Amino acid sequence: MSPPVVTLTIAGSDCCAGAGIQADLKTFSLLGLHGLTAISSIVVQTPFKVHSSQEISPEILTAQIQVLLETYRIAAIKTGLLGSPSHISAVANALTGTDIPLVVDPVLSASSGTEFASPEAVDAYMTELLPLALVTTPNLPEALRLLRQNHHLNSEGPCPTEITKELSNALGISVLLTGGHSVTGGLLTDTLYSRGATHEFTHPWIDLPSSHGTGCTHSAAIAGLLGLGFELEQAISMAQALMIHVLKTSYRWPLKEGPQEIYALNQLPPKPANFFEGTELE
Ligand code: PXL
Repeated sequence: MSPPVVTLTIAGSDCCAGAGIQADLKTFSLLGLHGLTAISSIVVQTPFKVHSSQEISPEILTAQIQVLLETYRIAAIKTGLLGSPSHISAVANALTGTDIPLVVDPVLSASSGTEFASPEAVDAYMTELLPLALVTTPNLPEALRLLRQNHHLNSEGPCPTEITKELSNALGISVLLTGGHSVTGGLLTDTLYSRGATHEFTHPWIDLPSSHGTGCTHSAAIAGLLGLGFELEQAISMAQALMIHVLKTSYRWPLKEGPQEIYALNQLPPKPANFFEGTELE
């Protein structure tokens, strides 16, 4: 067996393991990749609510990235939650000069509503980290915050093509605007602006009570597929197929107490390997 391709996620830890570093690692595993991690912060949360969080120092964040870059041949990198300008600068500094494909998921808030990023963090994204990326994957509120404007709101709502093009031109990188916030006729469209052209990726909207972890899983899948050598558009199409699988087969438990249910994306391998075949344990 040839050793797996190596990918790196730079992101926060989500203790309920649907989003963040945990989602990224599970997604890398689904794609048969060896995932490395540089942790930016520890988030105490459930899919319903962020309770608290603590940032790792920028020095330790940088040290994790540097030691991994010095040691491994990394095929692709993604970033997730980087809540402060000093984190964003630390990551930008550590990655400057590497030519590894970089996917930046500009995590500005949690799906449960908690804001993660200040206006200064938005500035640091725009001026320092995003220009280094191959592609960024904002949702609509994130793209509007990055552009610091909402004049794209016309009678039919925000215009994805204009927003994507404007952000792409401002940064000089490809932009994939994810469509979870604009669904029409049961269809969701992700809009890519890359090298002067718009591409749309449409699939049926799969309605779930919680979208916790979808952004992380999606951007990790794109990074992983770039690491495997696919071109950007192909990687995006394939990541969409992976998303449909994890959404359609998501599972739920009754909450430990109370009538609510708790949902999780299915980031498990399609079939668990039977390690015990032929052993006494079977
Ligand atoms: O889904 C955004 C996100 C990213 N990273 C971490 C998170 C969340 C949302 O909850 O906790 C660590």
